[in-house]
Amino acid sequence: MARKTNLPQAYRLARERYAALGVDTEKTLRTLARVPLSLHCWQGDDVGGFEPAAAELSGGLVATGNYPGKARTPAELRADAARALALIPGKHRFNLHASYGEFGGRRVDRNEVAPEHFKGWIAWARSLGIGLDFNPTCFSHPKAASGFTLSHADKAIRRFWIEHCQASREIGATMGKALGTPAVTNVWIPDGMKDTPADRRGPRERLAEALDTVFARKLNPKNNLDAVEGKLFGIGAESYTVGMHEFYLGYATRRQILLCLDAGHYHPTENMADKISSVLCFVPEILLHVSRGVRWDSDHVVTLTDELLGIAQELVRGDYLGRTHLGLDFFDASINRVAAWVIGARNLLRALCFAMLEPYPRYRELERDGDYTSRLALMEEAKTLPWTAVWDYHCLRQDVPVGEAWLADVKRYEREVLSRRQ
Ligand code: RNT
Ligand code: ZN
Repeated sequence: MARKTNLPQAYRLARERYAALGVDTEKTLRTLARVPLSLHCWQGDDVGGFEPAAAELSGGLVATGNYPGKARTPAELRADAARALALIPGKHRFNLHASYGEFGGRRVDRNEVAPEHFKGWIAWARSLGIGLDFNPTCFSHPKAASGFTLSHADKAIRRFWIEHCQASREIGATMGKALGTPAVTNVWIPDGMKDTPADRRGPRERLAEALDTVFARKLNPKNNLDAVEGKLFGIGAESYTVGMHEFYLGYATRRQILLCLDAGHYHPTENMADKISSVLCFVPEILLHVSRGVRWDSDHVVTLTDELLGIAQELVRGDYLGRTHLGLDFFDASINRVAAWVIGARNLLRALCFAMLEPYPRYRELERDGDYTSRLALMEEAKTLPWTAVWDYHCLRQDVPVGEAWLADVKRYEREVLSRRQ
C-alpha cells in the first residue's frame, strides 16, 4: 500500500513533470473534486426494489450471481450506499428507480407513486448533502409482461405507463426542489420484440405520442431535467427495439431535452465516446450511463478500459463536463455490491483524472500543423506520465482511502454488516 507520508512528495514530482508540459495539476485537482457522479441504487440489490409484491426482474435485464448480503430494505440500501460514498473522492449523487420508494407495506401501483414515497430518501440525501436523480420503472410489472409499455397497442396500458412517467417527473421535481439541485429523470422503456416484427412503424409512432403526453407539463429545469435513453436490443427483444438510438436522438433534439447514452447500448464495435461530440451539436445536455458490456450489454462493473478513457477524454477535450450528467449503470450480483460501486465510481474518476492531465492543447497544435507523428508519440507518452501520483494525492486530499486501502473498509463492513443479512 502507498505510504501516506510519501504521497505529497510523489505528487510534487508529478506536478513538476506536468508543469513542464504546460499542465497545471492543481487545476486538475480542483476540477476533479467538483465532478459529481450519480451512484445508481440498483447495484445495491440487483435491480430488486422495495415494492411489497415485486415481480421478477424483466425488460430484458438480467443480474447474475448470488453474492450474499444484498440490501433488503431502504435503510440497508442507504447504509450500503453511504459506505460506498465514503470511499469515493468528491461529492456525488444517488440515482433512484421508482420501485425503490417506501410504500409502508402497501400496494402502491406504479401510476400512483408520489413524492411522499420518497420522503425518506430526500431526508437521507439532505443529511449527506447530496442530490438525487430519478427513473420511472417500466419493467418488472404485470403490465409490462407483454414486452410493451409506452408503445403498447392497448390504450389503457399505454395510459398506465404514461401516468407512471408523469408521476416520476413530479417526484424528480420534488427531489430537485427539496435538495436545491435538479434531478435528472431518465425514461427508459424495454419495449421491443423477440422476432422480426411486421409493423415497426406503429409502436414508434405510439411511443412518440406517449412521450409527448409524458412531457407535456412544463417543469422548472432548476428542479427536474428530462432524459430519454435508447438501446439496441435486450434479452427477449433481440429483433426490434422501439426506442432505438435514432428514435431518441430525433426525439431529444426536437424537444431539446437530455439524451442518455448508455455505453452498453450499441453494437460492440461502436464507440459511445465518439457520439458525445455529435449529439451535443443538437441536444443541450446529455446523461451518460457508464457501463461495461462483455460480449453483450451485460452491465459489468466499470473497469479502467480504453473505452472508459475514451469517454473521459471526449468529455475533457470537448469541454463538455458542464453539459454532461454522469451516471453509472451496472449490476453485478456475483461480488460484494458495495465494492462494485466503489470500483466503478473510482474508475470513472480515475479516467477523468487521466484525461484532465493530458497535454491536450499540445495535441491540438500538432494536429493543426499536420504533425500526426508527434501527436501519436505524445499521446502514447502521456499514458505513462505520473498521473497515478496525482490521483493518489487527490484521494488523500479528499480524505478517502488511497489505493487499495478502501478494500479493507469494505471487507470489515461485509464481516460486521453484510454477512449478517440472511
Ligand atoms: C437498461 C437501461 C436502464 C437500466 C436501469 C435499471 O438497458 O440501461 O438504464 O439499466 O434503468
Ligand atoms: Zn442504462
